[in-house]
Amino acid sequence: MSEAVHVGSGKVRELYALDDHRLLLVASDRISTFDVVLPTEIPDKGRVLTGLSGFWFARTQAIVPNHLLALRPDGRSMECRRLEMLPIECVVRGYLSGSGWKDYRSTGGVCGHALPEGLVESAQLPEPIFTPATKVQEGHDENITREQAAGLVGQDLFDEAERVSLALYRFAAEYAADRGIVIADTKFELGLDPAGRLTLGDEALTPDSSRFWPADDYAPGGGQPSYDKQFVRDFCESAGWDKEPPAPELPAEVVDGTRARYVEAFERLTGIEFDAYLAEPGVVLA
Ligand code: Q0Z
Repeated sequence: MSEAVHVGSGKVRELYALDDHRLLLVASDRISTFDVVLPTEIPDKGRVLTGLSGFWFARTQAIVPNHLLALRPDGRSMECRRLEMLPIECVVRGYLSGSGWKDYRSTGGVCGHALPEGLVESAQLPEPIFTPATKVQEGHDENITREQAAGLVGQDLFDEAERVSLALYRFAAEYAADRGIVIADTKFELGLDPAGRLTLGDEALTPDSSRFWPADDYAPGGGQPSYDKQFVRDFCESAGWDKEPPAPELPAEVVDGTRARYVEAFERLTGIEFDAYLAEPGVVLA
């Protein structure tokens, strides 16, 4: 990786340029909660997320092409085609949670979608909705209206991004539901390849880019436990942390339990043993 030039950092990921046309996306084992990166890592978290992205990229190629070129043997690094990213986050919501729930409570709709009255927190929506957001450097993405989003990318690209995002979400949500995981919502990053084709980039349909809930515990009418981060949140709450940095160190049992949840999500969704992925990351692409 000596030729790779570091070009960007996310809270838990790093981005390198390999050449003019290729990037390397590296998922670390860092974990964030309440918007703060914790001082303790979750071993293999980055490999789980990279493996899941690769799995979904391989299975959704017929819906939309994606930027994946190769998974590296380390299991956490993905070589990808450099895209010209759209200046919007393509969010799809199948359930009412987070900022969608907040918007619904204050306006009765979300991002210009009228919704039925009387929906409760975490309710499944009658249909999944596309709720684009603007990219904010540090901080929370802001929901925007369909008109604002269309103004940023043009009507034709907006329509195509909405169509593709809804199709990806429907495919993955149905797939995951059969395996005990509710994908409540998810965020896609779309871009244009050098030929101008709309292409799926970044990570996709991972627990960091989506809300995963355990289907067995689903109970609308309040917040739902996180499939992956609930032990971490519970520990941080019980430790009396005020959610201002620095966050507390995690005890070993919270690290182990959280790692087990990530591995469980990987194995349930892919049907592949995580050890087989560690031995040969390409197994998720077959
Ligand atoms: C992804 C990000 C990360 C920091 C840019 N295929 C692509 N082409 C062009 N740009 C990107 C991609 Cl994936 C791109 N990000 C998000 C990822 C660290 C920021 F690992 N930024």
